[in-house]
Amino acid sequence: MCTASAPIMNNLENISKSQTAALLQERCILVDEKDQVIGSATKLDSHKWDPKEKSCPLHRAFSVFLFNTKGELLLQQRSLDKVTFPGNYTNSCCSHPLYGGQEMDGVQGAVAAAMRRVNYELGVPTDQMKASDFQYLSRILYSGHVPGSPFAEHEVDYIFFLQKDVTLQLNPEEVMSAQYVSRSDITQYLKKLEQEKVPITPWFSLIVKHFLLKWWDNLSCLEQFQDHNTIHKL
Ligand code: DMA
Ligand code: MN
Repeated sequence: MCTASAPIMNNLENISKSQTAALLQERCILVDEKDQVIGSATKLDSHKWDPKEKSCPLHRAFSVFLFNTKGELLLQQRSLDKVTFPGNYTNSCCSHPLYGGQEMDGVQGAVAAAMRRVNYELGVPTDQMKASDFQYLSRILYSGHVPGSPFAEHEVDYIFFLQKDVTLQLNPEEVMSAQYVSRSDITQYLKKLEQEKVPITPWFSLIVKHFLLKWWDNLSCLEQFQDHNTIHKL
């Protein structure tokens, strides 16, 4: 269990009328620890913290790391309207493949979901990306919760790298700000956020700790790290 540091949180009352509330009716894919589909639940139910279980239902997600051709990584600060981890710094784009259609189809389904959300959150035009631009790397299984929050994360997260110069038009309901950070600056950048007590999402912290720098140093030869057999339980 990874616990985020700062107590920024939303509750059920202040999300009831927003577009966020409508999005929360989308259905996530519930999976077992081997990432086999076992059912579906609304996004809201998929993220409700159960204090007895100390968890929420395990579901499928994806994380995109978008690099420009200079090799800089786009980081985003999540909007304060997000139900989980509002205001946290995180990787370029994250969300959930949806239950019931093409997004259920393993890696290809997660890529379809990633393209949908990179367009929706970051405003990258759909004609600036294609499925083969997304390099699948691996899956992690993790959970995260901020003490006191009614929401949590518990996911099998498909990780994708994407290197391309794209046009950004941030969706303020999703993203407060975004900036590219270079490989040489990233360690200091994250250290500064930590010192300033700016929260970083648990999944991004775990991916930074276990994989990011090694993969970033090999942006042009990532195939060697692609692994669809292991689900890294972090
Ligand atoms: C969920 O991200 C995905 C991960 C890897 C935590 P999110 O909270 O941004 O999802 P959504 O876009 O569905 O709100
Ligand atoms: Mn989730």
